[in-house]
Formats: sequence, C-alpha cells, structure tokens
Amino acid sequence: MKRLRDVDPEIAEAIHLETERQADGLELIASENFVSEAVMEAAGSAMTNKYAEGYPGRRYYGGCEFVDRAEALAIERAKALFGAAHVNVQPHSGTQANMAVYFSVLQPGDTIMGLNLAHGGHLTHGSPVNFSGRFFRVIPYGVHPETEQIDFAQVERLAREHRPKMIVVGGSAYPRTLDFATFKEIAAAVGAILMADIAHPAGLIAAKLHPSPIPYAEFVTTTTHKTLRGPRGGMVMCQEEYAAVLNKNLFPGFQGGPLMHIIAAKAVAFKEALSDEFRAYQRQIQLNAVALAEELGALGFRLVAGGTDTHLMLVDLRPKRLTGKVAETALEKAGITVNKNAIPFDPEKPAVTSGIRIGTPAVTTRGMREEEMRLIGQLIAEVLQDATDEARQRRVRDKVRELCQQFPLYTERLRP
Ligand code: DSN
Repeated sequence: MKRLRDVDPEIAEAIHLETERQADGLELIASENFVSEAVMEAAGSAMTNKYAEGYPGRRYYGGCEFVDRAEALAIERAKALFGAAHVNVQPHSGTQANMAVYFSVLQPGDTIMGLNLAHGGHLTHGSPVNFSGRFFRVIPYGVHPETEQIDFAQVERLAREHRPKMIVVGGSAYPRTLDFATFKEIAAAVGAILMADIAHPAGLIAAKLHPSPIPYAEFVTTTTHKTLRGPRGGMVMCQEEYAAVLNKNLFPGFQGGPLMHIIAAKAVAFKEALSDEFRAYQRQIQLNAVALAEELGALGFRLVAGGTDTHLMLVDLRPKRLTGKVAETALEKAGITVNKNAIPFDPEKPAVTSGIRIGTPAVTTRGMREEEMRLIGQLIAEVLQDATDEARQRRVRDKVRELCQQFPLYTERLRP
C-alpha cells in the first residue's frame, strides 16, 4: 500500500501538524469534539467510493447492498437514541438539514421566527446574510436584557402579531436549558410548525440530561459532530406525516449522492451514544462546564445568563476591559482555543465582540474532570490578566502542553 506520506507529503504534513495541534492544545470551542478511532476508521473507509442516490432499498445505482446496511443501521440507532418516528441521516451538514426542513413546509416569503444570532442564535435561523434570511420573512426573538434568557413574553407577543408559519428553537451560543414545551404552547396557539435545532445539546438530549424536543417539535435537526461526538455532518428527525416530504426535499431537492462513509461513521457514533459510558461522558461535560464557569466567575469574569446548564458558557469580557477578538488571539498563543462571540446587546461589532464562548465537550473526551477545569480557568485568567504579554503566553503554553500530555489524544496509528 502506498502511504499518504509517500503519495502527498504536503498534505500528510498538514494532517500531521493538525493532529499534533489537537493533541497539544486545549480545545474549548463549544462545537468541536474528538471522535473515537472507530468513527474515524468508518469515515476513512471504502464507502467513500460508493454512489447511493436515493434511500435504502430504493437507490438509483446498483451495488448498494452494503451501504444500505450501514444507512439502515444509522437510522435505526438514531431512532432508538432520540425516540424519533422518522430519521434522515443524509444531510451533509446542519445547514443542509435546516434547509431541507424549511423547504419541506415553507414557501419563499413565508414568515419564520428564530433566536437572534446576536443573542445566541444561528445563521440559518434567519440571519440576513444567510439563505434563511434571504428566502423568508424573519421575525427574530431575543433574550431578556436582565436574565439574558429567552424572553418568552416577547416570543409570544411577536408570534401573535406576526403569525409565523414556523418557529425555530435552538442556537449556537445559548448556555441555558431550552424550554421546548413552552415554545410548543406558543407555536400551537398561532398554528406554527415548531422546529428544534439541537446541534449543540444533542448529546445531552440523547443522554437524557436536557429535555428532548421530540414530543413537541414537528422537526428536529442536529449536527452529528458536536456533543454527539460523531463525524462532521447533519441529520433530521420528524414526525411520520412529514417523512415523505422531508426525504424528497433533501434528495433530490437539495443534495446529490449521500456521503456513505460519513453515514457509516454516524452509525458507529450512534452505537457509542447508546452506551452507559456515553451517558457518563455527557454528565461529565455538564459537571465540567459548571466547574469551569464557577472558577471563571470566582476569578472576576461575568458569565452571560448567570452560568450554564449545558456544555457551553458565554463569558462577558467587559469587566476585564478586553474584547473577544483580543482574548481569542492571546489565548490561542497560549495553546487555548476558544472563539470570540457576541454577547446579548453587545456594543462591539461581530468581528470584535465583547465575549468568548467556551465549551467542555472536547476536553471532557480527553478524560479531564473538575480539577482540570479549575486549572484551565486559572490558565485563562493568567493569560487575560495581560493579553499583550507574550512571555506570559509562552509560560502558559508550556503548562497547557504539560496538562495535555497527561490526557493523550489518539494513538500513533492515526498520525500519518
Ligand atoms: N459553527 C457552529 C458553532 O460553532 O456553533 C454552528 O454552526
């Protein structure tokens, strides 16, 4: 066999360096995680070669016997994991999952409501720079200025006034529990369809540590690579009456051939997620998030919405007289990866921001627990005490490397 390093040394080197970067740094981006070697093996398998437009048992190509088996297993396991009536595992991403749902039940120009991106929502929930904001009339709802939690009085008032065809629940930077039952009451009162995008808390929901939207929402979308710890991709769950229209809109509506190697890897991840170990892992993600938030709070940082119920927190840096942009850069130099993030009612521009978003799924996968979270909080505070001090960043970089070496990631086998 010709190895990658012999065929293409430049790409082999890039992959090697990225693998090293992941192993030697603290990954605190809330939407990232480290898949198991089994998931990676499936994602790098011969199933990448197969065209399989259509669905199991109804393909437009011959030779689909074994990819059918993989997709059927992915569907069956996802149903068991979430208790969904119908599952489509083919979306290449969360955006394509959301797109397929919208076009299954909406017409261009229809009204939708979604959480304002600047308050923790997502581009695909109606941002003007995204297809969702271009094709639909969007009425954003937000968080309350005092609690920084979803303002249900506002949601209800806007829903009654604008009679949306769909209400979207979910977001990328909302640290508190999503109350799907209250959203359902509001949606039902105005005749709206409810779509829950659970890309962020999907793992917590699978582990029954966060309420599930399945009893309430006609559609539930997710990515598979965040807390769920599968390969990069998307998925849609829906009530049985929408199954046919959803499948048709995804393929042939918006996608061509499904990525069968990724679907096989999703199946592996769902099998892992059905285990007791996975539930314990999700519980530890939450405990770690609370420990880190408490430590940061004790060190003088302000936590948006008063803290976290989930895997992520949003840190307001204004008390430290820092912007998200400056903090992200200084922390990266110290080997700590976070992303700058707008806080609700942020006075700074989106490319600058007053906050950073921090998540615990990836460091928890490495086996870190509350004690390490407290140390990470202290390392963050040390860097941000003077974000211009490069010697300080180098000092922390060494401590980060030392910590990471105690929690190794991947074996040599995966390093090209
Ligand atoms: N980019 C993802 C996140 O970081 O949350 C959302 O699509």
